[in-house]
Order: sequence, then C-alpha cells, then structure tokens
Amino acid sequence: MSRQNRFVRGYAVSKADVDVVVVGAGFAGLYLLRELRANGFSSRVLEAGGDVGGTWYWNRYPGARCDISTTDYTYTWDPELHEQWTWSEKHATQPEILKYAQFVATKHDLYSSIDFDTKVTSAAWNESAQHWNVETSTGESISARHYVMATGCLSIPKDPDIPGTDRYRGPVYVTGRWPHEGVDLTGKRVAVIGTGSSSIQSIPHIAAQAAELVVFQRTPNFSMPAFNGPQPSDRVARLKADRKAYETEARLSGAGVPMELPTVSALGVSRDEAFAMLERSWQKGELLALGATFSDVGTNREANEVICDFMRSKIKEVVNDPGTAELLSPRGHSYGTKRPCMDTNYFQTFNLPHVRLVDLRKTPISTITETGIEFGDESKEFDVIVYATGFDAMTGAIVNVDITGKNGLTLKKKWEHGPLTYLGLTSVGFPNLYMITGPGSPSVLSNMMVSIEQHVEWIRDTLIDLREGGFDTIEPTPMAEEGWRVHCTDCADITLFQDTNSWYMGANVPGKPRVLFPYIGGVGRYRQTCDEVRARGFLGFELVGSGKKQRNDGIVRRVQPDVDMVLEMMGQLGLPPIESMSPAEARAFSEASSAMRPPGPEVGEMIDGTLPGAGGPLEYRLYRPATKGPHPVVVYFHGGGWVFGSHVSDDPLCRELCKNADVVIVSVNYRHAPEDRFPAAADDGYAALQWVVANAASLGGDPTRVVVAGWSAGGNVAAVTAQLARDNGGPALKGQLLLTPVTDGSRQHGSHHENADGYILTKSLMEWFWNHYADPSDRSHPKASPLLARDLSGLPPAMVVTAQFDPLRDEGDAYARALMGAGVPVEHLEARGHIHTSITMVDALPSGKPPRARMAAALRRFLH
Ligand code: NA7
Repeated sequence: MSRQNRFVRGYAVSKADVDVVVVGAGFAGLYLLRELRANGFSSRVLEAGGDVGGTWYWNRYPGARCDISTTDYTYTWDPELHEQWTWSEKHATQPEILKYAQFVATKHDLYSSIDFDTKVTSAAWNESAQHWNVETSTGESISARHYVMATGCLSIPKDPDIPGTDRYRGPVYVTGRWPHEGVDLTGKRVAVIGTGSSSIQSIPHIAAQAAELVVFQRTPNFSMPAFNGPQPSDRVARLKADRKAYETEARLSGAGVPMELPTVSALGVSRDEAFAMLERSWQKGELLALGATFSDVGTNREANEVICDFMRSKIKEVVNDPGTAELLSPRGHSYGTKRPCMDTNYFQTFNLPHVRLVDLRKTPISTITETGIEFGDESKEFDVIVYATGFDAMTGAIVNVDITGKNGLTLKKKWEHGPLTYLGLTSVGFPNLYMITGPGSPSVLSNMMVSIEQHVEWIRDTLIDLREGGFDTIEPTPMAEEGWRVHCTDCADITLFQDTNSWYMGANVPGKPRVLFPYIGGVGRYRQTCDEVRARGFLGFELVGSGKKQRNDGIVRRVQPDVDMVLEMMGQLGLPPIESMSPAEARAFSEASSAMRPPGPEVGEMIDGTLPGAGGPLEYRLYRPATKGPHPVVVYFHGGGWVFGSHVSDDPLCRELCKNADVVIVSVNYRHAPEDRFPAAADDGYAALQWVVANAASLGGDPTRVVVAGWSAGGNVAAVTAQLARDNGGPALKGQLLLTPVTDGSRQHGSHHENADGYILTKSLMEWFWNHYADPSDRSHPKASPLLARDLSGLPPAMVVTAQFDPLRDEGDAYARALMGAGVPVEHLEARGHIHTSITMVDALPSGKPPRARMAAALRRFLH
C-alpha cells in the first residue's frame, strides 16, 4: 500500500494525492508539517505569503513586537532550539520572531514542502471519494484525505468601513500589511486611524519620524509599559532549574504562561493596598500580570473597576494635558474585555507638540477626501494615512476560503449566526477538517505557542489513531458540537466579556455574529478536555473506516465551568468523606468551610433572637432589607442533612434573598439529629412558622404575606411545614421555595445512582444523614418524605429548584410533578450543570446567580 493511500483499506474511497493539506506556514503550519513528516504522513503546506512566519510575516509595522515574553513565546517541541537560539530581549520584535521561524524551517528542512505565494481558493469535501479537493490560486488541484486550516486568528485585515477610503490619492498603509521594505515617514503629515494594539505599538515610532501626527481614536484602550529589556530573571531561573516542569505548568495554566493563581478579591483589600499590589504587577511588565493580581476581576465588575481606576491614574501621571489624559482613559469597558495592550512610551507620545488626538466619538470622520480627512467641522490634509483598524478575527481567515462540506454546505453559511465547532478543532458536516486555534478554543486568550503546540499534537495523535484503527474519516456529532457551544457560552456567561464591543465578540466587523469567539475556560482545562475526548474513545465523534463505524456520541463538559473548578479543587484537597466523621467532627468541618465564604450582600439589619420551638427555645436570625417595612416574611430552614448547619449557616443566601426579594427572612435553627431525631426538625419547623406569623408585626413583617423556604434538608422541613400548615388550619402561606429539597427517604431514585459520587453530596453521605435522622420505618411518613403525602392539593404555590448533578434531583423533580398533578401552581427550575451545593455559593460561583435571581423573582411573585 502506498504512503498516499494508507487510509484506503481496499474499499470504495479513492486515492488522494496526499494525506494532509495544511494551509498556512506560520508557527502552527511549521510544527504540524514537521510532525506529519515525522509520522509518515504525506503532506503539502500552502502559504499565501512569500515566506514562513504567518502573522510575523505580515505584521511589519514599526514597533511590532510580541506581548508575551520570549521565555514563553517560543517553541518547546525541539529542545535543541533552546541551545541553538537565543532571544535577545524580553519582548521579541517582529524581525527577530520572523528570523526564528526561518531558522526553525531551515533547521528542519521544512521549506521544501511549502508552496509559497499560493492561496487556497476553494476546498470541497468529495463524499464519494472521502477526501478534500483543494484548489489553489496557482491553478493546482490537490486531493487530500485531511485538510487543516492553520491560518491564524488575526490574518485578514478588516475593511476600515470609513466613507471615502477609495478617494484618497496619497499613500495608504495598513498595519497588518505593512510594506516589507519599510516606510520613511520623515517630515510627513500622518494620520493614524485606530488605537488598538498595533496602533499603540507603532505610534511612538511614527511620531518620531513624522512632522505632524494626528491619531483618530474611537475607543481608548488600556495599555501598560512593556519595560522591555533582558528576559525576566525569575522565569529564566525557573527554566534553567527545571525546564520540563516550567513547560508543564504553562500547559496546565489559564493562559499558557506560568502564573501564581490569585486568591485575593480586589474588593477584599483597602484601595491603597489594592493599588500597591497592582503597582507590583505593573512593574513586572508582563501582559498577564495585572489581570492575575486579583481573583475576581474577570467576573466581577466592581472588582474590575479597581484595575481600571489604577490604569487611569497611570495615564494621568504621564500625560501632561488633563483633557488629553481623560480622552485617552477608557471608561466604557472592563479591563481585559478588549485586548489589553503593552507599549513603550505610547501615552507619553501625546505630550509631543506635533502629536494630536482626535476623539471620533465627538468629531466623527465624515469622509476621507482626495487629500486628507474631514472630521467634525475640520478638513485636514495628510501626506499619509495609516489604517490600524484591526482584523476580521478568528473566523475571517477560515471563511475567507470557500470551504464546502457534506451536502454542499459551506462553512460560511453554517457559521452565519456564529461559529459552531467541537473543541474549536472540528465542525459537523466537515469530515477530516481541522482548525488550529479555531473559534471555540483558547486561541487569542492564550499564549499562542502553547495553544498551537497542543492543537498540532492533538491532530497528529488523532491522525495516528485513525490510521492505526483503520478509519478514513472523523467527524463530530451534532450533540457533541451543541454541547461544546453550550459549554463555551456557560464559560462566557460568567465573565464580563459579553458587555464590551470587542473583536473577541465579533463586534468590530459590521454584521458579524455577536458571540465570544475564543474559549475562556483556560488552556489547562481545555487541554485536559481534548485529551479526555481521545482517551474516552473519541467521545463526540463518528469514525468511519472500511466496513466499520464507531460513533461515540456524548458531551464532554456538562458541569458548569465554575462548579467544575470547585470540584477539581475539592478533589485536590483529598478531604475525608463527611460520612467517615462523627456528627461533632462534621459540624466543626461545616463551620470551618462556612467561615471561608464571601459574606453575601449588605442588608438593612440582622438581629439574632430565640423563638419557642416544639421542644424548647430555638435560635433564629432575622434579616431585614434596608427598604421601608413592614415586609413580607420568609421563614427559612437551612441545609445540612438535619445533622449540621444553623440559623446562620446559610447567611450569604439569606442576605441575598432578603435584598433581592425585598423580604424579611427569619432563619431558624431547628433541632438536629442524632440528638433530636425525626420528627423533631419537622415539628420545630411548624412551631417556628406559627410563632413568626403570630409575632410578625413586632418583627417588622406582614403576617398575611408569609412563605416557607429551605435548602436540602431545610427544603424538606419547608415542604413538610407547608403540609402541616395546610392540615392544621394555618397559618396560611403565600408560597413555598424548595431548593434541591429532600422529599423521599423511602427508596432510591435514579439520580441517587447516576450522581452517586463526585458531586460533593454523595449517595453514601445522604444515607448517613438519613441514618442519623430517621429510622427506616419512619421514612415513609409524610413528615419525613413529603412526596409520600396522600394528598398534595391545597398546598401553596411552589418554586422547586433541582440541580442536574445532584443525587436528590429526581426526588425534587418528582415532588414538583406531584404538586403540579395535584393542581398546585409550580415553577420548576432545573439548574443545568449544577450540583447540590453550588446554587447557594453566593459571590463565589457566578453560574449560581441566574437560578438565585429566579428564586428571588419567585418570592417577589408570591409576596409582592
Ligand atoms: P484592534 O485591536 O482591533 O484595533 C483596531 C482599532 O481600530 C480600534 O481602536 C478600533 O476602534 C479602531 N477602528 C476600527 N474600525 C474603525 C473605524 N471604522 N473608525 C475608527 N476606528 C476604527 O486591532 P490591532 O491591529 O490594533 O490589534 C489586533 C491584535 O493583534 C491585538 O489585539 C493583538 O492580539 C495583536 P474600536 O475599539 O473598535 O472602537
């Protein structure tokens, strides 16, 4: 069997010219070519440019540099390179990076397999032959079993979209297509349009030559000094000490550069302390350092504002004219939601007498003319116009080539409303098509070198697996692709990205769909996911070979991303299972964990007191909103399996519900097992409700508007209390809010097995709770298992919240259904990707916010 048709196991597929066509000879294409060769795959690399280097071939504008330190922005796959190549600076210039690419290509004899000045004009999947037909600008037609787009994320400059661009008769330069021979701007009147990264790097250089420079700014950007110089000594020392360990840390990190993980909230320290910490990060001159100072700047707007304020104070320090400083100060977006920049004397350049800043928001460009630019009521002549207006990022280069998959579907059409990929690597309907750093992968939110190497290695290993398994094609399943889209959206939803008009969101290109194009879950997590997909037999893929088919349908990430992180952290702590503890130890453990939580929002007032329970006095905590009363009242029962917890143990949740639903909450410390077993908790619940209603006026509450609520075992107490109130002639309730409640101790439900382990509340812990609380013979009593009550009609309207990965899910679902069946109005919220404990983690897990908002809305509906 020839090398070309090694996938063809003597059946109907025809022989392809090569195993793999790769588009692009940047860092991705070069490494892939090397790996394909090393593993016996025939390949061709097609490159539109005249040399290797990709981004670094095209972006030659003055001052172009990489923002990631050369300790990290460098290949790791060839250890000899570390001896043979020495980077001269911390942040390499474009010419030096280009030389590096050329050096590697020469060293590994890669030039001979690359066709330069060759554009792919179309690529179409040939279903009967099971290969790709690739047409090129040189008139060639190549068939390939596999087709890889290694085209880069920022390759297609976007149309500047300004009236009159065609009219201008002088020289026009685009930063992303700067002439190779350079441009002499000495003595020229220059206009630069755009203030993104390219502009911020080039403006000081352009200003140094130009006689006059006018910078047209639509949106100011955050930028910090690069403090260029030698490579960072701490990183160099770590690399020298243990290069492998350093590289592994980079691969498992958030953004592909080893960083210490922040643990401090920007709101948890004083302003002065926060600024002092930011100053230390600033002095490092590393792109990722500022954002990694605090734990919550990516998810909490208020925390993010601390960095924004710090950055604005820095601008004020260096820009002499206060008006210009203010114009240069970003106000409308959170730090990091537009690409933060690094510069050398960018802001200082605006102190030069021949440099002027024009605010396009106040004085928009009406048109470019034959000789200059008209803006506001001015018309100004320029010798040169520079467009630094950015790129059609992430998808531009991919859909720019006419790619047609199965049934004539083009990728452009498929992605009309946003890119759909599985892992950012593959797409349904396009067998054997791969994208390197495609949309839905960490790509531009990471150190590209780390992401490129990971993708190349995944593709290489996949091709080897296919060959060894005798498979010709690989294609993701619709379920896997949709699951990945949902996961990417879940990740994006907990960040601040979606509120900013950035190229990350496609907002810079008119008509482009508005989604977060890169994957924000981090390179480490992403790598683990890709590895897991392969390890689980290509989960989410269909593989087809001669006479055989392997379809392993499924979704690789189903838990909410922040919940997943908590589970991973808990796993790393290796804590003993609670059910191995005594009740006293479990209580101490629960209290210690509670002490580490964020406290929840401020409320008007919190008062502790006691009320008469069924067997003696019970402690309670009252939460009162800051608004004017009397307020409706929620009698709340905490979680803790009837064994631990107290009237203060669900403090953050109670505070948030108090504030957001504008209600008084009375949280009750009902008696606990094993000291006080069934039905003590239930009887206390009902006694507490009676007392609260009788004393509502003195508590500042309205006795005619009362709801019971509870979480977990507290949800059980709340549900039982509602039944007791119905059966004993009052008090009348306006509603019941049951969060992941225990409703049936008489038998096992499917979710007890499905989610038995791995999601904090386990099947065996639940059994431990029940054993402490109630004898098996008591568990069928409706006061223990409200689901088993003979009649559920006449109960107050309910909101039942169940979590997808909770052992208790199915009993909560069953209770919601049973209530509905009995004619009770029910809102049933099935919290996707959540676990038993995640929804209550106020200010710790952003993904819990939407379900809690629904809970507060339900209380308002019941009570206001
Ligand atoms: P960017 O970051 O997309 O910056 C483009 C800039 O051009 C940005 O300030 C835009 O303002 C501005 N722009 C775009 N279109 C217009 C029009 N029509 N009128 C006025 N101003 C406009 O591209 P860069 O090349 O600087 O950087 C790209 C990436 O390369 C960079 O982030 C690194 O990853 C490397 P806007 O913000 O849209 O208001």
